[in-house]
Amino acid sequence: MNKSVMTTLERLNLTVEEIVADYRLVYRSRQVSLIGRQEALAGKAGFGIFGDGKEVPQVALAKVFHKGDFRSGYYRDQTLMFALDVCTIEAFFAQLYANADLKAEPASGGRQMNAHFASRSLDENGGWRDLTNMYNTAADMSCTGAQMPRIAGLAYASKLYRQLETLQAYPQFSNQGNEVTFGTIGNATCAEGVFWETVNAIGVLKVPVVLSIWDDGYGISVPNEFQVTKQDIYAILQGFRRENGGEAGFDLYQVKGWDYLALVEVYQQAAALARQEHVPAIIHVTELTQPQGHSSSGSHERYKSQERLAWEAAHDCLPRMRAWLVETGLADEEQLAVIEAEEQAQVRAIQRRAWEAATAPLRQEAAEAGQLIQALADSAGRQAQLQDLGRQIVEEKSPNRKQIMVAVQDALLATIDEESPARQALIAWQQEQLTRNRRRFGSHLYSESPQAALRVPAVAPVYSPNSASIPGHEVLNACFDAMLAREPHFIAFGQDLGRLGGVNLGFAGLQEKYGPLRVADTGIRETTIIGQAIGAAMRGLRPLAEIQYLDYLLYCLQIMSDDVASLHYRTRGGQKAPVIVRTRGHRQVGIWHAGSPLAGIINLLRGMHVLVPRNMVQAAGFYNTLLLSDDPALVIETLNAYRRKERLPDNLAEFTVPLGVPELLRPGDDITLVTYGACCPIALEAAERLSRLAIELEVIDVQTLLPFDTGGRILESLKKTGRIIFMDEDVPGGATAYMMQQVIEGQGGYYWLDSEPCTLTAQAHRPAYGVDGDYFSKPNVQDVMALAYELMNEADPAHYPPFS
Ligand SMILES: Cc1ncc(C[n+]2csc(CCOP(=O)(O)OP(=O)(O)O)c2C)c(N)n1
Repeated sequence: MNKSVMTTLERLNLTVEEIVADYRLVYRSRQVSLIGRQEALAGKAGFGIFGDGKEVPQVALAKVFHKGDFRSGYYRDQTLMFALDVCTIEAFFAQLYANADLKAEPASGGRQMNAHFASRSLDENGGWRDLTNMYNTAADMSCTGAQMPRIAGLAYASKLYRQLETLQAYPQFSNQGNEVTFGTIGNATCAEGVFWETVNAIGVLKVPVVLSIWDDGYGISVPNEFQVTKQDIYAILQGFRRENGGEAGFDLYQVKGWDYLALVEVYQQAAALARQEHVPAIIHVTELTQPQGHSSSGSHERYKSQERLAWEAAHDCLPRMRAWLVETGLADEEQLAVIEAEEQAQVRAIQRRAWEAATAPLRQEAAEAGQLIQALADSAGRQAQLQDLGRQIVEEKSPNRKQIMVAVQDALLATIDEESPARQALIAWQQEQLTRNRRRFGSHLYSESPQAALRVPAVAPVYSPNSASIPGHEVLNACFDAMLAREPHFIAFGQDLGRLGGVNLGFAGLQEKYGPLRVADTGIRETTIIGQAIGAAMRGLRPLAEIQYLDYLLYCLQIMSDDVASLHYRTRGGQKAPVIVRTRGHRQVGIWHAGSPLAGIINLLRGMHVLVPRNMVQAAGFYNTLLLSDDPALVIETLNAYRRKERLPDNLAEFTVPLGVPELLRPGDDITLVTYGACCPIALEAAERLSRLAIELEVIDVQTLLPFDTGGRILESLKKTGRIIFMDEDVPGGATAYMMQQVIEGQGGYYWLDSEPCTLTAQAHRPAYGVDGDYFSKPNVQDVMALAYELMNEADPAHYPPFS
């Protein structure tokens, strides 16, 4: 063996066996890509995306990945996942084939497309496993760059676990902050704003991240020239470089993706510094390739020149590593040929096993359905047609559940006018399958653990003659103080939250009391404020992330929707991020301080709870509930209620407000008015005035939009009044339409209506500035009165003659 190579191996503490084993893994992973693509192109998978051309850097990375560390990456990382056994090759193929058996496909239970990796942080009951004893991978998403924001939080957790004495009580999440978060991202995705925001946040937070940029020169068909300034991500990252071993900034490395020893060296250095001193690093891995093109969707010959394709073939990291092994004498041709033959046979065998495992249960279901249809054919008049249906489904080589359900429904439709035990048996089977499949593809949108928010017991607030009346912001201040005191893993951060205590002073004085790590300021970076919370929550902390105003939630709505809201669902209960997002909105002057885009929010955030408390005592009760639960939630406080005085419950730290339970604010017999948040006082004032006109409004505060009135309280009111108005500050057809659907369709309110159901909303435009702008943009007391009166006039014009 070459002498200089030997010295390098010694320096890097590498053995020849280890290197050969790495080659074996590189080769195995390539086989997976080759066979996987063939399978996709043969129609056995809807889509296939693979990590070919990126194998060698990943075996180098795997060497420094310890138990307790986290990966947050993207679909190219199969080799790393195989190396750590986070994903077995069988599980990889199971995901390719959309095998919905969680045992076979533990990342998502068949819910995610292939190469979307996830470790299981939770046990079957939704409780935390010991994360320090496993290789962790935050569940992948398809949206490029979405892996970035939470990297800040995953690494931030290491900082808190290292520096906060009180967190030593949670050893299953950290070994004194010695964990590194490994991020991976493609070169083209570095053009996304979220990349830069996250890199900046990591630099500011000074947290242990090693971020690898896999640079293959392209983003699908678009080359670097159109992606990043100077075509060179490394050049433009230079401003982030740490100067002379200083405190601030990143260590930056550039290394060729086929250069095994150089890669091992870089990863060793970067990971050691990150682990020991929490110095973040970015590793730009260049000269990577895509031997099979981007994905199974098309071939790269369409957009890469002959020269580029030839260059890629010459730089492909697999043959280059092989040639290097032979050149240096670390392995010989014969040995490598044996390894390669073994791996080819093995991967093929595993793939076949995975295909069999994915398809056998479906064939079984098809056989059951076929038999029941045959039995129906025997007993029914339309024998030939039914027999055909039954035969077709049984003979289908790789049936899917959709085909089976279509055949069953067709058989039932063909026998619609017949009644027979065989038909009943088929209906029963259909219903059973529907129930199973709804659960198979629909479970775990919310927590199903004993800590689910809907399971938190309600504890009523207690008042006594001594209960103080204090401004709303002081109620919250007392609530957050108590939360920080009783829960060491509760932390809070956001813009102006630390030193100032928040723009409305909910956290005033609490940084001084609990320190700058538990109550912290952040930069103006909504997406990574949420990312900071996601990552921290994934590692057992209980973050409250503040977004200063509801209108600015749009900046982070994407990551709340794609990551927070879908996490528990897309891992089928394997991961959770019980983040509390706190913000405030409604009713203030100005386009960007008074918006109320609730329909957008609730439609994008299925998987989170959305709470809209009308005052600060209700808000405090919700925060108490949420801290006891493991569901993520958004709490929207009302801006104009911070100064209003409220009575402080004597049991402030214990009382809870249950989710999905509306509150009756005022009884009335004539019209039910359903609303929430800052519209509550408007509705109540209108109700008082209407009472003088002999119209009694029953005012109901829904309190939470997700979940919505789980007990059907509103229907009870509608049964009494027969008339209903849904009111809020969203646009026409916004969240009022949602509330109407929930009550009129969902609760069966339609059958109790004596008048048409109405919505009262803000105007379609943004709310204009000033008292008058507000008055003519948002629903007001006079609007409520006019609409309620109109309803009564229509019902009983003699008693309620038109007044205008
Ligand atoms: C937000 C978003 N935009 C577009 C896409 C479609 N898309 C998927 S992969 C990809 C290219 C990504 O290129 P790069 O980051 O260089 O990674 P590579 O696939 O080359 O490893 C694009 C545009 C997406 N998934 N998400």
